[in-house]
Amino acid sequence: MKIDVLSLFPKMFAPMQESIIGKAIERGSLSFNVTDFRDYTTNKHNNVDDYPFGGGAGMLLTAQPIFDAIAAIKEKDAAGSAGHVVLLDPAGKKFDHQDAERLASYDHLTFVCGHYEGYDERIKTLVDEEISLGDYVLTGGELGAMVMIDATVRFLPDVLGNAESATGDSFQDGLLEYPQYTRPADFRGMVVPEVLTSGNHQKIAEWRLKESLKKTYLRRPDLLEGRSFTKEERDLLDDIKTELNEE
Ligand code: 21W
Repeated sequence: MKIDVLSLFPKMFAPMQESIIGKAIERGSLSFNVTDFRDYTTNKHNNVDDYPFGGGAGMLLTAQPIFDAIAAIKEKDAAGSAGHVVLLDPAGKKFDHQDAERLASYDHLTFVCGHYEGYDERIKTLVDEEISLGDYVLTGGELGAMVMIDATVRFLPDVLGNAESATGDSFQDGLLEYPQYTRPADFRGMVVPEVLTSGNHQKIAEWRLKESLKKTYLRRPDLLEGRSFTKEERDLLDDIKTELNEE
Protein backbone atom coordinates (compact mmCIF):
# COMPACT_ATOMS: atom_id res chain seq x y z
CA MET A 1 0.00 0.00 0.00
CA LYS A 2 1.05 3.56 -0.72
CA ILE A 3 0.04 6.36 1.67
CA ASP A 4 0.41 10.08 0.93
CA VAL A 5 -0.32 12.79 3.49
CA LEU A 6 -0.77 16.51 2.88
CA SER A 7 0.08 18.52 6.00
CA LEU A 8 1.54 21.84 7.12
CA PHE A 9 3.29 20.00 9.97
CA PRO A 10 5.17 17.10 8.34
CA LYS A 11 7.39 16.62 11.42
CA MET A 12 4.33 15.50 13.38
CA PHE A 13 4.48 12.27 11.34
CA ALA A 14 8.03 11.32 12.44
CA PRO A 15 6.73 8.70 14.94
CA MET A 16 5.15 6.81 12.03
CA GLN A 17 8.63 5.46 11.25
CA GLU A 18 8.58 3.58 14.58
CA SER A 19 6.95 0.35 15.63
CA ILE A 20 4.92 -1.96 13.43
CA ILE A 21 4.20 0.74 10.84
CA GLY A 22 7.93 1.48 10.59
CA LYS A 23 8.69 -2.21 10.06
CA ALA A 24 6.08 -2.40 7.29
CA ILE A 25 7.78 0.59 5.63
CA GLU A 26 11.23 -1.06 5.98
CA ARG A 27 9.97 -4.33 4.55
CA GLY A 28 8.52 -2.50 1.57
CA SER A 29 4.90 -3.51 2.10
CA LEU A 30 4.08 0.14 2.86
CA SER A 31 5.35 3.35 1.36
CA PHE A 32 4.67 6.54 3.29
CA ASN A 33 5.23 10.11 2.12
CA VAL A 34 4.27 13.44 3.69
CA THR A 35 3.94 16.55 1.50
CA ASP A 36 4.11 20.01 3.07
CA PHE A 37 1.58 21.84 0.93
CA ARG A 38 3.07 25.19 1.96
CA ASP A 39 5.78 24.26 -0.57
CA TYR A 40 3.14 24.61 -3.31
CA THR A 41 1.93 28.15 -2.53
CA THR A 42 2.25 30.64 -5.39
CA ASN A 43 1.96 33.83 -3.28
CA LYS A 44 4.90 35.92 -2.04
CA HIS A 45 4.50 35.13 1.65
CA ASN A 46 3.72 31.42 1.25
CA ASN A 47 0.32 31.93 2.88
CA VAL A 48 -1.94 28.89 2.97
CA ASP A 49 -4.95 30.54 4.63
CA ASP A 50 -7.21 33.56 4.19
CA TYR A 51 -10.27 35.28 5.66
CA PRO A 52 -13.72 33.80 4.99
CA PHE A 53 -15.96 35.57 2.47
CA GLY A 54 -19.00 36.87 4.35
CA GLY A 55 -16.98 37.44 7.49
CA GLY A 56 -16.57 35.42 10.65
CA ALA A 57 -13.88 34.26 13.00
CA GLY A 58 -10.83 32.29 11.97
CA MET A 59 -9.02 31.59 8.75
CA LEU A 60 -9.68 29.04 6.02
CA LEU A 61 -7.21 26.95 4.05
CA THR A 62 -7.14 28.28 0.50
CA ALA A 63 -7.74 25.99 -2.46
CA GLN A 64 -4.58 26.69 -4.53
CA PRO A 65 -1.82 25.00 -2.45
CA ILE A 66 -3.91 21.88 -1.87
CA PHE A 67 -4.97 21.62 -5.54
CA ASP A 68 -1.32 21.95 -6.64
CA ALA A 69 0.01 19.51 -3.99
CA ILE A 70 -2.56 16.90 -5.11
CA ALA A 71 -1.54 17.52 -8.74
CA ALA A 72 2.12 16.93 -7.76
CA ILE A 73 1.23 13.64 -6.05
CA LYS A 74 -0.56 12.54 -9.24
CA GLU A 75 2.46 13.49 -11.37
CA LYS A 76 4.83 11.43 -9.20
CA ASP A 77 2.48 8.43 -9.16
CA ALA A 78 3.08 5.68 -11.76
CA ALA A 79 -0.66 5.44 -12.43
CA GLY A 80 -1.06 9.25 -12.38
CA SER A 81 -3.43 9.02 -9.42
CA ALA A 82 -3.67 10.25 -5.83
CA GLY A 83 -5.65 7.11 -5.03
CA HIS A 84 -8.56 7.32 -2.62
CA VAL A 85 -8.50 10.83 -1.08
CA VAL A 86 -9.64 11.34 2.52
CA LEU A 87 -10.19 14.79 4.04
CA LEU A 88 -9.79 15.01 7.83
CA ASP A 89 -12.71 17.16 8.93
CA PRO A 90 -14.56 17.49 12.26
CA ALA A 91 -17.82 17.49 10.25
CA GLY A 92 -16.96 14.21 8.51
CA LYS A 93 -18.27 10.69 9.09
CA LYS A 94 -17.08 9.35 12.45
CA PHE A 95 -14.24 6.85 11.87
CA ASP A 96 -14.78 3.24 12.96
CA HIS A 97 -13.45 -0.33 12.58
CA GLN A 98 -15.40 -0.87 9.33
CA ASP A 99 -13.86 2.27 7.81
CA ALA A 100 -10.37 1.00 8.68
CA GLU A 101 -11.07 -2.36 7.04
CA ARG A 102 -12.53 -0.66 3.96
CA LEU A 103 -9.61 1.79 3.62
CA ALA A 104 -7.20 -1.18 3.81
CA SER A 105 -8.61 -2.41 0.48
CA TYR A 106 -7.20 0.56 -1.48
CA ASP A 107 -3.67 0.33 -2.85
CA HIS A 108 -3.17 4.11 -2.62
CA LEU A 109 -4.58 6.49 0.02
CA THR A 110 -4.07 10.25 0.32
CA PHE A 111 -4.98 12.02 3.58
CA VAL A 112 -5.49 15.80 3.56
CA CYS A 113 -4.93 17.41 6.98
CA GLY A 114 -6.02 20.95 7.82
CA HIS A 115 -4.77 22.93 10.76
CA TYR A 116 -7.06 25.95 10.73
CA GLU A 117 -10.73 26.76 11.24
CA GLY A 118 -11.75 25.02 8.08
CA TYR A 119 -11.37 24.52 4.34
CA ASP A 120 -12.44 26.54 1.33
CA GLU A 121 -15.40 24.39 0.22
CA ARG A 122 -13.91 23.91 -3.29
CA ILE A 123 -11.17 21.71 -1.77
CA LYS A 124 -13.89 19.12 -1.25
CA THR A 125 -14.13 18.53 -5.03
CA LEU A 126 -10.72 16.80 -4.71
CA VAL A 127 -11.75 14.32 -2.05
CA ASP A 128 -13.62 11.03 -2.03
CA GLU A 129 -14.74 11.20 1.59
CA GLU A 130 -14.59 13.37 4.71
CA ILE A 131 -13.81 11.63 8.00
CA SER A 132 -13.78 12.79 11.64
CA LEU A 133 -12.12 11.08 14.60
CA GLY A 134 -14.99 11.83 16.99
CA ASP A 135 -16.91 14.49 18.82
CA TYR A 136 -14.11 16.57 20.29
CA VAL A 137 -12.10 19.47 18.88
CA LEU A 138 -8.52 18.91 17.77
CA THR A 139 -6.07 21.58 16.59
CA GLY A 140 -5.76 19.87 13.23
CA GLY A 141 -6.19 16.69 11.23
CA GLU A 142 -2.69 15.26 11.74
CA LEU A 143 -3.39 13.12 14.81
CA GLY A 144 -6.61 11.98 13.13
CA ALA A 145 -4.70 10.91 10.03
CA MET A 146 -2.18 8.98 12.15
CA VAL A 147 -4.93 7.18 14.05
CA MET A 148 -6.65 6.24 10.78
CA ILE A 149 -3.40 5.09 9.18
CA ASP A 150 -2.52 2.96 12.20
CA ALA A 151 -5.97 1.33 12.31
CA THR A 152 -5.95 0.77 8.52
CA VAL A 153 -2.44 -0.62 8.14
CA ARG A 154 -3.17 -3.32 10.76
CA PHE A 155 -5.44 -4.95 8.16
CA LEU A 156 -2.69 -5.32 5.55
CA PRO A 157 -1.82 -9.03 5.24
CA ASP A 158 1.92 -8.70 5.94
CA VAL A 159 1.87 -6.05 8.67
CA LEU A 160 0.85 -7.88 11.85
CA GLY A 161 2.69 -11.08 11.02
CA ASN A 162 -0.39 -13.20 10.63
CA ALA A 163 -3.59 -12.34 8.82
CA GLU A 164 -5.74 -13.56 11.72
CA SER A 165 -4.46 -11.03 14.28
CA ALA A 166 -6.39 -8.06 12.91
CA THR A 167 -9.69 -9.74 12.11
CA GLY A 168 -9.81 -11.78 15.34
CA ASP A 169 -9.62 -8.63 17.42
CA SER A 170 -12.15 -6.81 19.54
CA PHE A 171 -14.97 -5.17 17.56
CA GLN A 172 -14.63 -7.80 14.85
CA ASP A 173 -17.42 -9.84 16.45
CA GLY A 174 -19.09 -6.71 17.78
CA LEU A 175 -18.26 -7.39 21.46
CA LEU A 176 -15.74 -5.95 23.90
CA GLU A 177 -12.94 -8.23 25.01
CA TYR A 178 -13.18 -10.59 27.98
CA PRO A 179 -10.73 -10.19 30.92
CA GLN A 180 -7.31 -11.79 30.39
CA TYR A 181 -4.64 -12.99 32.81
CA THR A 182 -1.08 -14.26 32.60
CA ARG A 183 1.28 -15.69 35.25
CA PRO A 184 1.39 -15.77 38.21
CA ALA A 185 -2.00 -17.36 38.98
CA ASP A 186 -1.95 -15.58 42.36
CA PHE A 187 -0.56 -12.05 42.31
CA ARG A 188 -0.63 -10.45 45.79
CA GLY A 189 -3.78 -12.31 46.66
CA MET A 190 -5.55 -11.44 43.39
CA VAL A 191 -6.36 -14.86 42.00
CA VAL A 192 -7.06 -15.79 38.37
CA PRO A 193 -10.63 -17.11 37.88
CA GLU A 194 -10.51 -20.86 38.50
CA VAL A 195 -12.13 -21.79 35.16
CA LEU A 196 -9.10 -20.42 33.25
CA THR A 197 -6.71 -22.83 34.97
CA SER A 198 -9.13 -25.78 34.77
CA GLY A 199 -8.04 -26.99 31.35
CA ASN A 200 -11.72 -27.35 30.32
CA HIS A 201 -11.69 -25.57 26.97
CA GLN A 202 -15.44 -25.64 26.47
CA LYS A 203 -16.02 -24.05 29.89
CA ILE A 204 -13.27 -21.49 29.18
CA ALA A 205 -14.87 -20.50 25.86
CA GLU A 206 -18.28 -20.14 27.53
CA TRP A 207 -16.82 -18.04 30.39
CA ARG A 208 -15.07 -15.74 27.91
CA LEU A 209 -18.20 -15.28 25.80
CA LYS A 210 -20.25 -14.52 28.92
CA GLU A 211 -17.70 -11.99 30.21
CA SER A 212 -17.58 -10.31 26.77
CA LEU A 213 -21.38 -10.10 26.67
CA LYS A 214 -21.53 -8.75 30.25
CA LYS A 215 -18.91 -6.06 29.66
CA THR A 216 -20.55 -5.01 26.39
CA TYR A 217 -24.03 -4.95 27.99
CA LEU A 218 -22.79 -2.76 30.86
CA ARG A 219 -20.41 -0.42 29.01
CA ARG A 220 -21.49 -0.32 25.39
CA PRO A 221 -25.13 -1.42 25.07
CA ASP A 222 -25.16 0.44 21.71
CA LEU A 223 -22.95 -2.33 20.27
CA LEU A 224 -25.63 -4.93 21.10
CA GLU A 225 -28.44 -2.94 19.41
CA GLY A 226 -27.62 -3.75 15.79
CA ARG A 227 -26.26 -7.25 16.43
CA SER A 228 -27.84 -10.66 15.97
CA PHE A 229 -27.30 -13.36 18.61
CA THR A 230 -26.80 -17.11 18.62
CA LYS A 231 -29.00 -19.15 20.99
CA GLU A 232 -26.01 -19.56 23.34
CA GLU A 233 -25.46 -15.79 23.39
CA ARG A 234 -29.15 -15.08 24.06
CA ASP A 235 -29.22 -17.59 26.95
CA LEU A 236 -26.02 -16.15 28.44
CA LEU A 237 -27.37 -12.61 28.16
CA ASP A 238 -30.56 -13.68 29.96
CA ASP A 239 -28.40 -15.20 32.75
CA ILE A 240 -26.35 -11.98 32.95
CA LYS A 241 -29.47 -9.81 33.30
CA THR A 242 -30.89 -12.11 36.00
CA GLU A 243 -27.58 -12.13 37.91
CA LEU A 244 -27.25 -8.35 37.74
CA ASN A 245 -30.81 -7.89 39.06
CA GLU A 246 -30.09 -10.22 42.01
CA GLU A 247 -27.08 -8.15 43.13
C1 21W B 1 -11.24 22.52 14.67
C2 21W B 1 -11.31 22.56 12.29
C3 21W B 1 -12.42 23.23 14.73
C4 21W B 1 -12.52 23.28 12.35
C5 21W B 1 -17.64 27.18 10.60
C6 21W B 1 -17.25 28.39 11.11
C7 21W B 1 -9.81 16.82 11.62
C8 21W B 1 -10.83 17.04 13.69
C9 21W B 1 -10.08 17.70 12.66
C10 21W B 1 -10.69 22.21 13.46
C11 21W B 1 -13.08 23.62 13.57
C12 21W B 1 -11.10 15.70 13.37
C13 21W B 1 -16.40 26.85 12.31
C14 21W B 1 -12.28 15.32 15.33
C15 21W B 1 -11.37 17.50 14.94
C16 21W B 1 -9.62 19.08 12.55
C17 21W B 1 -9.44 21.38 13.42
C18 21W B 1 -14.40 24.32 13.68
C19 21W B 1 -15.67 26.16 13.39
N1 21W B 1 -17.09 26.25 11.38
N2 21W B 1 -11.82 14.83 14.18
N3 21W B 1 -16.47 28.13 12.19
N4 21W B 1 -12.07 16.59 15.69
N5 21W B 1 -9.80 19.96 13.52
N6 21W B 1 -14.58 25.40 12.88
O1 21W B 1 -11.21 18.63 15.35
O2 21W B 1 -9.07 19.46 11.53
S1 21W B 1 -10.44 15.27 11.88
